[in-house]
Amino acid sequence: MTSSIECKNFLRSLQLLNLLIKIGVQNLILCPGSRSAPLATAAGELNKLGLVNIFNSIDERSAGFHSLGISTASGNLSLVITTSGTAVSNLLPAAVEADRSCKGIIFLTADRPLRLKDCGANQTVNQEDFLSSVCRRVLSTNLDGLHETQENEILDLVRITEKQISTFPGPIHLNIPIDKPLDISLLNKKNVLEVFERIYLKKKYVFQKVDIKSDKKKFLEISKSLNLDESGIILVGPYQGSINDLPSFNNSLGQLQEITGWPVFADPVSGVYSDLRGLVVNWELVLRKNKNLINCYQLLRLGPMSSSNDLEKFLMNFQGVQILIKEKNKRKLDPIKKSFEYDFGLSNFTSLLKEELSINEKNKKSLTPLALDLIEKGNQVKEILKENITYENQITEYQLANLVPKLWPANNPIMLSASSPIRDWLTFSENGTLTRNCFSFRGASGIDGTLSLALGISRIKNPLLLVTGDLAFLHDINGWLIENSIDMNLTILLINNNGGNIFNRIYKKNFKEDELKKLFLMPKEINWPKLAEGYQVNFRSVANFKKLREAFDWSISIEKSVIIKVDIDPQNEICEKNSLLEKIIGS
Ligand SMILES: Cc1ncc(C[n+]2csc(CCOP(=O)(O)OP(=O)(O)O)c2C)c(N)n1
Repeated sequence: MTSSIECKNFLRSLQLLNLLIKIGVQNLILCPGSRSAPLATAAGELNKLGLVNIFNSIDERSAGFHSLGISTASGNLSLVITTSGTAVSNLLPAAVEADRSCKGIIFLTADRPLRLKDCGANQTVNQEDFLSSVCRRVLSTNLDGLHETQENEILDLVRITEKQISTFPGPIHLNIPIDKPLDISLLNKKNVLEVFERIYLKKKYVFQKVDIKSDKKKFLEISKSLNLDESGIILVGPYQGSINDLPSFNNSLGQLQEITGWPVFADPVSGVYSDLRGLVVNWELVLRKNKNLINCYQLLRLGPMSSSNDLEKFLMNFQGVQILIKEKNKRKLDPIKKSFEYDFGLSNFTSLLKEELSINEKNKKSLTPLALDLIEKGNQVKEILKENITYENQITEYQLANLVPKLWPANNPIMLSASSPIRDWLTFSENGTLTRNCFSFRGASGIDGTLSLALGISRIKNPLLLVTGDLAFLHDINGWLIENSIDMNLTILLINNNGGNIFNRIYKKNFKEDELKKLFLMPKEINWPKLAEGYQVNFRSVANFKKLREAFDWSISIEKSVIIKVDIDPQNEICEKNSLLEKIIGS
């Protein structure tokens, strides 16, 4: 009864998805098509059994980013199912970001059987190659069709996937050739389901946890250059580990800070907890002002470098030792190539370090003189910012970066789009992101996928605030096509500076205005209220900080997707910011 192709397609689809659920998939984004019908049908049945959530999306590109948002915010694998052809190519942007930010995501794509490849068959392309440059693995079931794949082959494929994700997380592409018939009769479906539930659903499968062996020799080699009696600085870049490991990451960071007494510079998306001793507020501005006065000979860098020109210059000129510790990321992460890189994570590094220390050395140290000095300097900058940034001022982008973390409740998560928001927050947010989870694109720093990623994060962690520029938002407007997107508890702070204002900051001096607009800024005449109305998303435009506070209260109370637009005058922004920076750097 279950031996026909249609029955086998369905049974193997159920088995494959069931095993992927067992290794952690809880959410699945479905991008419908014909070839993927057996996978979709199986997903639907597993959803009815309460084993997985399903959300659909017509746009595979958005689906990829949405899934990535879910993985990032949950720390679990997520899954996208697509049909064959260009659908697969649309997954590349999200795969690139997942690769660089080391997030586990599975792309399950239906394909034609081998006999139909390379001979002009409809919607048949070399899709198995499309994601190979960024995926950790590209695997396939039997090339003649899923119905020819054996149960143990499916199990092997899932075991390889699990092993890969637990050692070096990232995107995995599973390409699934499926032969016709793609549909299944109701009777056959019922029969196959009965077999699946009776034999396979409750079956125990063993997935061996992979123990990552750290390299003690490498640790000793690297750590011998450290001198804990001398001063140093701990720099924490964007966090790339799993959100589930954040507590142990922070615990180790706290221990490291205690045994060194060193000051800490934390990126807005570092995941560092706000109560960490030694945190230097406004560290980027402190660096800018005091770059040649910071006297120390060792740096501990955690994760990739923050996107700060001042930090980059500081690191380039730094004469002492730099040790870079990475979280399950095996690739090189130091563009200035001056550090020793350690692959096995902060928790491992800290515990090996503690093994090497005497009891006395393990005691809590007072903050070093350098730490006290930098903290004081940071507080001086804070005073200047406080005098100059007030709720009565006209809204500017840098003031938003400073005040929004105080207006948006301290425990509620935030996502920052790439481009100006992440940079402004690095400079002006005064560690205001560290009281909560804060997310961004810190893998490949694209402006694509912004809305879809935020919607994915908000499925898991909300109420979420997305702070985005107008172009990054428009780039991914198809995010609204994801199932029930308008019902997400997502507040979008849309910073409308009419185009890519970041380029104004960089190129304004050397271009005429119209040239700058055509070549870089791309201003758009968008009717924002109508755009919101078209997608039936709640919308408000606000003109001052008082109204912004009210709008936040309103959006939190309605628990739905909301766009709050603020209009920025780019000319005023540049003038005001420059005069403030002069007060800080020149003071
Ligand atoms: C996918 C992608 N395309 C292009 C870029 C280059 N880029 C960086 S910033 C930017 C403009 C962003 O404009 P907006 O989102 O409005 O931010 P803001 O003006 O506030 O900087 C562009 C096109 C990019 N980073 N990613």
